[in-house]
Order: sequence, then C-alpha cells, then structure tokens
Amino acid sequence: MVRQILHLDLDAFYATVEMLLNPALRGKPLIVAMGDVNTRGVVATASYEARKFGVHSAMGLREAKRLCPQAIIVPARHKIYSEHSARVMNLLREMSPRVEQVSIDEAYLEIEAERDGVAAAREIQRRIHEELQLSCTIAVASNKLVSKIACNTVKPRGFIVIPNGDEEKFLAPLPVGKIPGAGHVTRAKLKAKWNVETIGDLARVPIEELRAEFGKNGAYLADAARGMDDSPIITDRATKSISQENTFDRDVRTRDVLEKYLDEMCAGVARELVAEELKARTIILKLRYEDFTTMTRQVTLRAPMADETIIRKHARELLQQHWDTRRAVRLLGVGVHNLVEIEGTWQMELQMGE
Ligand code: DCP
Ligand code: MG
Repeated sequence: MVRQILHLDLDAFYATVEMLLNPALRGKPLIVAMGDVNTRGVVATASYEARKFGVHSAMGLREAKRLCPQAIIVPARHKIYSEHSARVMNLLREMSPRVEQVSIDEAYLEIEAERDGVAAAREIQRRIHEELQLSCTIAVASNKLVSKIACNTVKPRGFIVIPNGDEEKFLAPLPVGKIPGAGHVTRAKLKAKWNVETIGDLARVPIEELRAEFGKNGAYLADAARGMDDSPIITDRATKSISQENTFDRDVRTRDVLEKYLDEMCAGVARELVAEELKARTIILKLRYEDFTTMTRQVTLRAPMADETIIRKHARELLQQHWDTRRAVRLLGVGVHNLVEIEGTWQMELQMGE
C-alpha cells in the first residue's frame, strides 16, 4: 500500500505571527527574542530578511545584532503563538483525521489513498495562507522520513512532491546530516570510516558494516539512506488517556465497596477504548485518602488491549497491593494510557483493496 504523507512546517513562525499582528513589520529583518530583548537574550527565530545576514534560531542576541544591526527585535509572546498554532492544527484536522503534531509549527498528515494527496496539500497551503494569513512549506511523499527531509529543502513558501519510487534518488545528493538523528558524532564516524558525505554515499555502505558500527541505529541509517520508513502517524487521540474516577459521599473503608466501584469504572474505561478504536498498554489506579493525600500506581502490559477483564484484574491487583487498609478512601479512579490506534476502517479497506 502506497501512503500519502504530508509534512508541513510554518515559515519563520513566530516572526510571521508578529508581522500578522503588526503589518508595519512586514518585509523587514525581524528577530523574535527569548528572555531579555537586550544583549543577554537568545534568538527564538528570525524573519527570512534577517536570516540573509546569518541570523538564526538559538543564536545569542549580541551576535545577531552585530550581524544585522538594523533588525527590529521583539520579545516572544508564546500564548499568542500557541493560539495561531492551534488554528493551523484544527484546519489540518478538517482535512484529515490522521494528523500528528510534532511541534508548535510542524505536523504530519496522512491522506487516504482514494483521495489526491497532492491536491489536498495544495488546498491546505492555500487555506493556511488565505484563512490564517500564515505561510508554510509542505512536502508530499510516501513516508514521514522523506516528507520531513524534503520539506526542509524548499523553505520558505515551498511545495514539493517526491513520487513513490523516487525516494532514494531524491535523497542521494543531500548531505547525510539531513537524516534526522545523524548528529555530528555519527557524521564524523561515517566520514572517517567510509568517507560518507551524502545520503547516496551512505546508501552504498553495506548494511552489515553499519550494523556492526552502530547497532540498531545502523539498520535505521541503512533504511533511511534508501528512503525507507514505515513509522505510522501517531495522532493526538493515541497520546491522550482515558480514565474514570469517583469521589465518595462518605469515605470508604471496605474492600467490597471499593471493588464494586472499581469494576464498574473498569467496564466504563473498556467501553470507551472500544468506542474510540484504541488499545492500551498501561493501567493506572488512583487513590485519594481522607486526608487528601493522593497516590497513583500503574502497571504496563506487554501488549496493548481493550479488554474489560484484563483491566479489572490489574486494577484489583493494584488496589490489593497499594491500598493502605488503615486509611479510608475518599476518591478512587482507574485509567489507561500508552494508547495505540486499532487500524481505522479506511485503512483496513485499503489493505483489502490492494
Ligand atoms: N523556536 C525557538 N527556539 C529554537 C527553534 C525554534 O524558540 N531554537 C521557535 C521559534 C520558531 C518556532 O519555534 O518560530 C518554529 O521553529 P522552526 O524550527 O520551524 O523555525 P521557524 O518556523 O521560525 O522557521 P522555518 O521557516 O525555518 O521553519
Ligand atoms: Mg517552522
């Protein structure tokens, strides 16, 4: 099954929001500063006009001012950026339910095979520009790794499509440091041992040799060099947790009563998991005593499940092990996290259609 994965990253995000709120800043070299706007602060981001002078994120303001004395410097306003980020993410979720937000201004999105992924990407870029007055770069590829790398090659206001089958050819001329995780230690070893500079050079190193040098990461590097990646989109639904809790009218001292409530809550949690098409690996018990001290204890299973009996068994065991029976219980709760999505219906249909 060929996937259609979009990687989207907003251009000079904080600076673009500042220009949106104050159009007089548009087209000017602008630095958004973290901490002190005077010399002790750091550059959070710079407009592309300021980047021409060598200013970049994480640079000290002193140096940034030396490189670009005419830059306008404004303090970062994180709350405002979060609001604009949320609008972007909501727009993406309108376009597909399979959205993975990776940072404040970056997300992956998967488009179902029966839709035109490139047309969807164009529409997203247009809507972000017209409805939210923000600028972004989007890459479309068959997996997350290639779409992420591709996106960075065409910034700002860029758009790029890597057709399925062209991944390795596209990556080959790029520096090996473009592979996420290939930091300076890895790069230095690759250079010293095999004279690797580009991703294409890396693809020519035998996999066994990479394995011997880097272990599991060696296999990752070999796959990455060939543009291979099958990591799934992790949606927000999968990162949340599901729980229920009960505050008692009167503090409870009897095990039977606690277990009765616990069983009921386990059933509720299992029902919600099933309804959301999720499975969980971790079961959590929460206890609050009469003096308001609260504790949570959890157990993590080998495999994800959505089974009421399993949840109940572990929740009861946690209660058995951790409830200090000398103390009355004011609140009891049970929850699950470490959630994974059961393959959605459209994905199953696609696999069967292949
Ligand atoms: N950010 C920060 N400190 C950093 C890097 C980034 O505070 N060291 C903030 C400011 C950026 C935002 O996160 O606007 C998004 O980070 P990006 O790396 O995506 O950078 P930009 O969006 O600013 O620019 P680009 O067009 O390169 O994506
Ligand atoms: Mg960005």
